Amino acid sequence: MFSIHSEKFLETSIMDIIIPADKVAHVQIGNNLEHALLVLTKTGYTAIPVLDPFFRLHGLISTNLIMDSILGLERIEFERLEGMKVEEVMNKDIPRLLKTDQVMKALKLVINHSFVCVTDDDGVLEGIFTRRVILKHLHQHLRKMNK
Ligand code: 2BA
Repeated sequence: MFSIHSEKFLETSIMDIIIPADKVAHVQIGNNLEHALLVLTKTGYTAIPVLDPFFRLHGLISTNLIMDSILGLERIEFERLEGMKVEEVMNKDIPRLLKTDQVMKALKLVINHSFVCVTDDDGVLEGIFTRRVILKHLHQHLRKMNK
């Protein structure tokens, strides 16, 4: 085990290490599943946020949820993709962070979630907090401490 002697790491503002909303791939409420699958496939991400026209967060859509929703008894019914909307299958029960939350809270959430959306008080997406950014930040911090 190691201990982090400096308070600096825990004092980091989550806003300093999130991926900002304008760099986050997303789909909009009203988009069909065909479009969502296209965005997921093109970006390479397994899950992305679902937003409304005001950039408010409504849920997450993933390749897995989409495939599961078109799974027939004997085959995957791809022809249903066009007629189904993301809001019919997205996961609404998701963890969220507020931009004022502590990095410890964010760290705990990414144990079980590969990323967590950060919103303002009105639910507008500010960015996402990913496992990669927190590990990168921790790595930089430990390297500095060992110099
Ligand atoms: P996943 O898509 O399952 O990706 C798992 C990890 O694989 C990512 O971890 C990253 O290290 C790598 N990865 C996947 N696709 C990548 C790509 N197109 N470019 C670079 N690296 C890629 P994290 O970076 O910690 O991301 C965790 C999760 O956050 C991702 O899970 C994805 O669901 C979401 N995510 C990350 N960046 C995103 C972005 N710009 N827009 C939308 N969602 C994003």
